[in-house]
Amino acid sequence: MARIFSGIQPSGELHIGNYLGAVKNWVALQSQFESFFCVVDYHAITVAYTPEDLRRRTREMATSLLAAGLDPAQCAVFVQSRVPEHTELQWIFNTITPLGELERQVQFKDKAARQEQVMAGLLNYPVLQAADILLYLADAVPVGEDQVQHLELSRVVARNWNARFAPEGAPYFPEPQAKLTPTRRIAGLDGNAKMSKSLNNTIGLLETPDEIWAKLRPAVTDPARIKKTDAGNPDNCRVIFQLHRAFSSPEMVAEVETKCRSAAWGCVDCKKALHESMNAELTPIRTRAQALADQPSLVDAALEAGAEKARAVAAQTMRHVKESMGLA
Ligand code: AQP
Repeated sequence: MARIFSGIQPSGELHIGNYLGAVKNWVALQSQFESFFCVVDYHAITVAYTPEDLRRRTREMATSLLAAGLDPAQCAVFVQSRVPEHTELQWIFNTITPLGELERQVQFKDKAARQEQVMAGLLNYPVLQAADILLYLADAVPVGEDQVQHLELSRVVARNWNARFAPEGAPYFPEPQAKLTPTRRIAGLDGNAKMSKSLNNTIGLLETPDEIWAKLRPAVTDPARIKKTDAGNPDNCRVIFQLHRAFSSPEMVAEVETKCRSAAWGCVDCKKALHESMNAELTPIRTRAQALADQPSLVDAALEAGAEKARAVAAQTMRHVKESMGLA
């Protein structure tokens, strides 16, 4: 069975961009692949944080992933720092990764621009990501579009290591491919940047219907549609129509499209219909999250079982890597 790996930072709550771009796909793929899904807490310490917050968010992220539908009987769900081989392999990969490859990563440039002092960990973040993926010899990585450049780097790292340390014609590390969803990039509520925890433009997966409505109501729509009687163009409605496509039935999407173009519906009508579709999908997830919060031992057991499964594969990979490199 082919393997997949993917990770998510516990840098804030799980939002619908993470869910639609990645996590929903993880849930769909877990029965088709040998799957490893990781809460990447080492990645989350590359920017300012407090230890209490990190501990709480790591746990909340794991709870949200299980509530979203990851099933510990089908996949490994675990916390990165519980499997020490991630950072061990990262050091090794640091020694074969050209600095220039890291300096040109768009996410590094964006995040570095928002910080006063940039730490080396932020620059080396994609090397740890390469280690996360390659440790499990994963063939594919279900991610959102923003991660495609980082995945390219993982392929460079795999190629560099194979060229140095694997016999010719028998590469050890596969070159992992991105697995994108149709909703590969969800826009933030302002319609400009991508929806992102650090930009504060998100809708949390576990927010209540009232909280979600309070965010949908002022969200940007087709800017050319000023009066309710103006015909709208759904293609220019970067937030609401995109979310309809992700959450509503094909019939509802068609209805929204027709009624927007004919001005039979105003933007508030479209938003109300979207709110209903979102509630239908998100209410069961919220209910499961509450049940898991009431029974923390279920989350502990899932994470421990996931880490054990991950450690077994990680130890095997590290043994091979160290033997091949003269380190064992
Ligand atoms: N807006 C998005 N649309 C589609 N997919 C997205 N992802 C994130 N934002 C969107 C995907 O979610 C997975 C986990 O992301 P992450 O938390 O590890 O890192 P990120 O991409 O940096 O997410 P954020 O919200 O933007 O976090 P911060 O602000 O902390 O950097 C990934 O597969 C990602 O593609």
